Amino acid sequence: MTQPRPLLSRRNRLHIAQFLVLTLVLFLGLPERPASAGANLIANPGLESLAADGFPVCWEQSGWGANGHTFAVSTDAHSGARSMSVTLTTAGQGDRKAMMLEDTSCAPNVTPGHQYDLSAWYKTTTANTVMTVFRHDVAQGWVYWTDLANLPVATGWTKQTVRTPQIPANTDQIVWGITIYGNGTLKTDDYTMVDATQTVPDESCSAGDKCVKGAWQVMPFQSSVRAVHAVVLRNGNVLLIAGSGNDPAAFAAKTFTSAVYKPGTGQFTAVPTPEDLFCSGHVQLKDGRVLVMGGNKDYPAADGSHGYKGLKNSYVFDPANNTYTRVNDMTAGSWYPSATALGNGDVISLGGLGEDSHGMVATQYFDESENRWLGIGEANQTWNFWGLYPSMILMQDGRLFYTGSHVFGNGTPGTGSSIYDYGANTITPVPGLRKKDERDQSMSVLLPPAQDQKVLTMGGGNIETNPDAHRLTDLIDLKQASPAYTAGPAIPQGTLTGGVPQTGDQGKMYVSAVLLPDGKVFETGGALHNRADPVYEASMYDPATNTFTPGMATDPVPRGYHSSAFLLPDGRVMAVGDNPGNGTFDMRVSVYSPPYLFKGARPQITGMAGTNWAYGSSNRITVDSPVLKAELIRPAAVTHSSDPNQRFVDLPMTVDGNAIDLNLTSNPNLAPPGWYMLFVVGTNGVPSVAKWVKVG
Ligand SMILES: [Cu+2]
Repeated sequence: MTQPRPLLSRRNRLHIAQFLVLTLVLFLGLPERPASAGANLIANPGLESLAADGFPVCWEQSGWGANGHTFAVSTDAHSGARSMSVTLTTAGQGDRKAMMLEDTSCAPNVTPGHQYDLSAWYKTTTANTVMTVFRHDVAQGWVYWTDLANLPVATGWTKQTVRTPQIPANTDQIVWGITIYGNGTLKTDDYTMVDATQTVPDESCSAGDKCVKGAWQVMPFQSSVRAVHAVVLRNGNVLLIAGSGNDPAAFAAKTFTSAVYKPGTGQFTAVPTPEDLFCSGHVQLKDGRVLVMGGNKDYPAADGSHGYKGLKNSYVFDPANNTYTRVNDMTAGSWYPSATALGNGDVISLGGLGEDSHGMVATQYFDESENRWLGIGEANQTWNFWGLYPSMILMQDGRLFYTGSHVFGNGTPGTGSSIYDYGANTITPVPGLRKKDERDQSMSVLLPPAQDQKVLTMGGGNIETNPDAHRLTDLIDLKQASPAYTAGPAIPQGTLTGGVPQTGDQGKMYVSAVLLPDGKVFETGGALHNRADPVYEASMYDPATNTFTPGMATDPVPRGYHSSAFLLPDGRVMAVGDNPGNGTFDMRVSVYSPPYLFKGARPQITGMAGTNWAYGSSNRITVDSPVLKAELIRPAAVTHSSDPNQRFVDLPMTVDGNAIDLNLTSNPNLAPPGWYMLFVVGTNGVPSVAKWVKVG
């Protein structure tokens, strides 16, 4: 594991004056270089100039944690007389790395928006290595940026090249190096860094408003079932689950429904549904089957003797034959349970109401390899009540972040947000979430890319106190040692029924937020009050700038309670459902084409070496045109503004013309095993249609 990594690297610094003199000498001795593409931006790239401490000028011995290690200058060089060597003898905690010095004279200058090809020659006896980049933020100083690729074991000198993502705004320099975190010896030499920025094709958009706002279409057909739950399957179809669909008459008649929708044909196929899976939890397992848990055992009694009751049943839905197969029961009934896939492929489910209509306090753990729910005593227990559909997001260190986003009424006591460590059996409060008791049917997303570990929680209301839903967003950086929410930008305002503009602090609950392949977040739908007053508003959030662009095209169909929106593999967004207080259900299907679909040619993935990708591996694809970036997006499994598994995993690229190697993270917590949609994005910002890839 390479994480967690403290934000401030601990460096043994050379004396400033000492290396300034040395670098001055170095540069004066070189002919003037043109600042054109292809120039190597690294100072002392061949490691031949040594500082007074005997280590190469502009390089330092860095790392953290308790481990046995040695740094050395070796005469076993790729070229010249010297290389750097780092040996880890007792790995366990932390890492070691020979890094470029974080100094204005040594750190390469960069331009925001540009991309750079970083390369080094190396030998390593361990594959527990990773190219790591820090960036100099003009406001924050030096901060960890990202990891780019693992280096396979190599006994002879081998070259590794990786292209950076676009340099973030407010960045003027970067430093990078190769980290070793397993026992072994890593030698490196002959570093290069060249500007690899590609020109953006001049493709003017002739689609008018759609170039900026995108466009919605309401399909000429309706959903065959009440689409309360939506799960995108590994074959590109969409499983829509109604169960009784919030219709007590259907429950009494035991009329439980689901359907598989094929976006390519508009066809719905009915799926025999064994129980009332209304209010269930759901998540894709690593083989692409869908684990469905809990649901509705009963509606509230007419005489008030009981409320909704949670079902214990659990099923696995197989996209290969569109059937549900029962697995063992959960340990407790679960009405509105969460479901989060872990890095090992197992699933944790929390919260909801039990068979007795009271809060369900067990941690329910599905062991993927055994295909069963563990018994109550087999799983760690905190006996904490997490609320209904608590949004539990897997962090890169394996803990779960409870975002505070939930369903029905107030948030949990205290700060309303926390970090749950299943292994240590601890819950640590997280401060800073505003209006924690008005986050009912807000929506939280792990922002693109997952490597940045930032979560945005948007809007919300409270169906019991029923204030105007608000427009607050709160942002958190989970890489911090003690993460805390900070205020984000307000959700833009739209109009209410009759075209009445929202005023004051009016915002929305029943929010939908969809990660798009261009790295932005499409925010759509919602309503102002409990099952009433739909809000017609859609915006585009950009994680890179932490801003909403208002005024995206709005779904003509109201999308309040029991509505969802999600990404299709073709890059469009599908929206379903609305269940207002009068008990009706909107069966219309809408599809949104984002602005990028009106901006010119789409890049195509024309070849793939394979679809089974191992952690830390490099995977060759071919494309038909230049590509800005590539990523994996986990398919949706969404209901009630809750899809805690939604994530966008950046794939650093090694580029050789139209052949591109995509470097998958070695950390399963960043990309839990399963089927993902692979997108590439062209230099014009237009994404490809997805190919399907199985991770892990
Ligand atoms: Cu509901």
